[in-house]
Amino acid sequence: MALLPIITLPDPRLRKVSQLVERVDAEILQLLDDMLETMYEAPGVGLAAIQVAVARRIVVVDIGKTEEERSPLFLINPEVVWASEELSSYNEGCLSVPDYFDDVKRPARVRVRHLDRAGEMQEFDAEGLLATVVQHELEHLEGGLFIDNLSRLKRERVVKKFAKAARMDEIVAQRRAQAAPQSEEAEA
Ligand code: GNR
Ligand code: NI
Repeated sequence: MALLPIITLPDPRLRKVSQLVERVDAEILQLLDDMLETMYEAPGVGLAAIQVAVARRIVVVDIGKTEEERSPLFLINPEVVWASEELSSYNEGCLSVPDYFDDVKRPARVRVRHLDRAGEMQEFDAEGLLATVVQHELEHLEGGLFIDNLSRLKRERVVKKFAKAARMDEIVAQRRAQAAPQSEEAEA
């Protein structure tokens, strides 16, 4: 098991469309385990592979509130095969858009089809927080983010704030490198 680094805005890899998994092999099972550990540690209730910079259609979800209530879902190639007309609103957050929360309306209930760890096709119905999280994760697989559902004004405000923070981090990193060069090459 290993903790994987979670990528955040404005990392352009978050906009990639993830590729179908053709075979559930040992590498995929290892990735699922590492993603679950990474999600619990974050902590979060869902994680898509693209958030750890792997563009494969793989998701882990666990909406259990305590360690005793843990019941992880491992979703490979997940799809929504039915969605209710009724919508429900949820105050969403995202590990790749840290410290920003806003309300998003999505279908209140969905039926999800996916492959399990044995490579078998499964289906389940979801409502409430689970329905929201699964749809939030499927959006990641298309290169989407929950902020894409907000007004353009709100979305652009969030994107600009993260772009500016990244520029500031870059300046600080450059100053540090200048003040304390790691090697002769770094200085040159
Ligand atoms: O941890 C998470 N919480 C959350 C809350 C409301 C709606 C969606 C989510 S998913 C998020 C983790 C994450 O970023 N998954 O992609
Ligand atoms: Ni997310």
